[in-house]
Amino acid sequence: ISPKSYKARMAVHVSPLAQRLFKIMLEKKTNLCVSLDVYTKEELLTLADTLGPYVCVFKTHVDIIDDFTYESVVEPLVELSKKHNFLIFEDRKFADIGSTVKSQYTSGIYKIVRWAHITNAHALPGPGIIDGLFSGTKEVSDERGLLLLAEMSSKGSLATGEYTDKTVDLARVNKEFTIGFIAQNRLGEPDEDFIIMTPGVGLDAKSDGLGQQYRTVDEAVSGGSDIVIVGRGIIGKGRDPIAEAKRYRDAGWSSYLARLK
Ligand code: UP6
Repeated sequence: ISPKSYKARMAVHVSPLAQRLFKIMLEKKTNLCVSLDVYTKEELLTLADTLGPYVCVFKTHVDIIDDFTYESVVEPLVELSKKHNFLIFEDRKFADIGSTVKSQYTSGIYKIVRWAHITNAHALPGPGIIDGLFSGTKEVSDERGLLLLAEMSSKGSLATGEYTDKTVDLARVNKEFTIGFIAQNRLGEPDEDFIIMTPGVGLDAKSDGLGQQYRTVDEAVSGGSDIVIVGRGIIGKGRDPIAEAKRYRDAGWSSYLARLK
């Protein structure tokens, strides 16, 4: 478990984007990432504006938005990221050969590299997936970061043991770009500073009937997670998103402070 504070890590991290992320977390006192899994731009932008003050990162799945256009979704979302000082993480889960993921990252209607500060990829194809995505970042001047999926929250996930270990090895090759992992546990050696972002976090439900498994905020953070990712626990049907965002933010920050002791 990383004993160091976000502040100490901010000072020495090799990735400028990771430094910026730690800075946001410290300024806003939040290690919460809200997963905005919604079907309309109206819902996406309204939630991004109302919950913006409580998060360090918003995670998106832009390919589920029914009325997506670049101008009406991406441009206002980027404006909101400046207004509320958060990063945008497109949860694309790339999984193809380097050349194809480069095209998927830079082209089509989403042009993810242009606006998503962070994206993620499966390690399954091997090192070429990182090289392909990294070469895509050359098309923009802003800093970009990649998370590798080293473990998953879903029941029966195959990303365990040796697969997870080899994923960590792949991340070591280009640490300026590969800033960390989607994972359930702290990964890497204690002196290596990977950012661990953890989905499958919920304070009320234990599962969703489709394989998702939830752990509490404290289980995740005390186990070494740096940022908890919460979707339906905050924006699910019948919930009060602002009240829930405050609840998860407070839980995440107090577990982080407890971890430092
Ligand atoms: N996600 C997981 N588990 C993983 C990786 N990613 O749940 O191992 C993503 C899902 C979803 C979000 O794609 O967008 O995190 C979790 O949402 P939830 O909190 O509503 O379950």
